[in-house]
Amino acid sequence: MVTDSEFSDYRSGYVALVGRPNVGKSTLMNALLEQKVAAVSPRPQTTRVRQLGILTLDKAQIVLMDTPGMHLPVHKLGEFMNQVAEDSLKDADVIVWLVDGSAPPAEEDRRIAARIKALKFSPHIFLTLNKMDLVNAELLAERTTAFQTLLPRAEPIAISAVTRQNCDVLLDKLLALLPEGGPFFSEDQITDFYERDIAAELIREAALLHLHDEIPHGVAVRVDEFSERSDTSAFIHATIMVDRETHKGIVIGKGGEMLKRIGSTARVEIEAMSGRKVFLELRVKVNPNWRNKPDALRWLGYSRDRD
Ligand SMILES: Nc1nc2c(ncn2[C@@H]2O[C@H](COP(=O)(O)OP(=O)(O)O)[C@@H](O)[C@H]2O)c(=O)[nH]1
Ligand SMILES: [Mg+2]
Repeated sequence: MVTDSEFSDYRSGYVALVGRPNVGKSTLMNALLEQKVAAVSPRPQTTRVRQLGILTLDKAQIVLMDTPGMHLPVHKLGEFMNQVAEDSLKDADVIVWLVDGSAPPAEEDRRIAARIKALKFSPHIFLTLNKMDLVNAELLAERTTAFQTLLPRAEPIAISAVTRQNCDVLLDKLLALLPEGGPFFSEDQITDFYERDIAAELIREAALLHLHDEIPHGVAVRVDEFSERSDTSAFIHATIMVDRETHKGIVIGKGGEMLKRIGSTARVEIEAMSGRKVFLELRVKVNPNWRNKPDALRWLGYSRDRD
């Protein structure tokens, strides 16, 4: 039974990871969890829905909210993604505003700073300059000043989500700011995504990795069947959706070569995530302009009532 005294010196809370696309939000979440739960790719707008990463320590539970990058939307999907990020800001006990410290502030950074400023509540905000591994100290100091002018009350910290430099320092600071209270989730839960959701994200991540420029944003993945064959193996049947007939041919490739490559990269990642042998079957389906179709968005789980 849970008693008050059991959690008397326990801290727990929600931390929103927000920022423009591609600054490293999902990489940071995976780094803090020391486990890969979120899709990461060199392409912007990889993350489409909010995903929780739950880190349970001895005397604290920190619930990270990985969000889609805020950007200028051109589709209903984009509008949904921005809304998801906004909602997360409102739920946060602490905000980690992530920026790319290896580049000067962009228009999207300015807009996000303005959104954070406009919040009715004002939680602690970290101006987190990521990718410090790519710049020298002098340039980093310059960048810090440039970003600070956008949101002066944010506390600056430089990190690298890839090399994990300073990630522990950030984590300690986050822990110190969490409100007192018991855990929200059981200690063995690390994300609110089911294995099949993560599998779909890993397949999409593999597709983004192998496909060339214009196609990735029009790609979505749905797992149609995820059946456990035994404790040590699973069968996955998934559909890759594209929004143009010509893209279908590209995703399949000559003699099915591209689809095979996507499948084998995804399979390795899913096996590492789930700890079992995976049989993966992929098919490709065309649904023109799906990013503007509410039905298709719901079918894919891009809907605010998905919880
Ligand atoms: N050099 C470097 N690259 C990073 C760092 N963090 C993330 N990246 C890369 O930036 C790209 C975007 O990362 P991702 O986590 O998907 O960004 P998100 O869109 O903000 O979630 C990926 O190619 C990452 O490997 C970092 O600290 N240093
Ligand atoms: Mg992401």
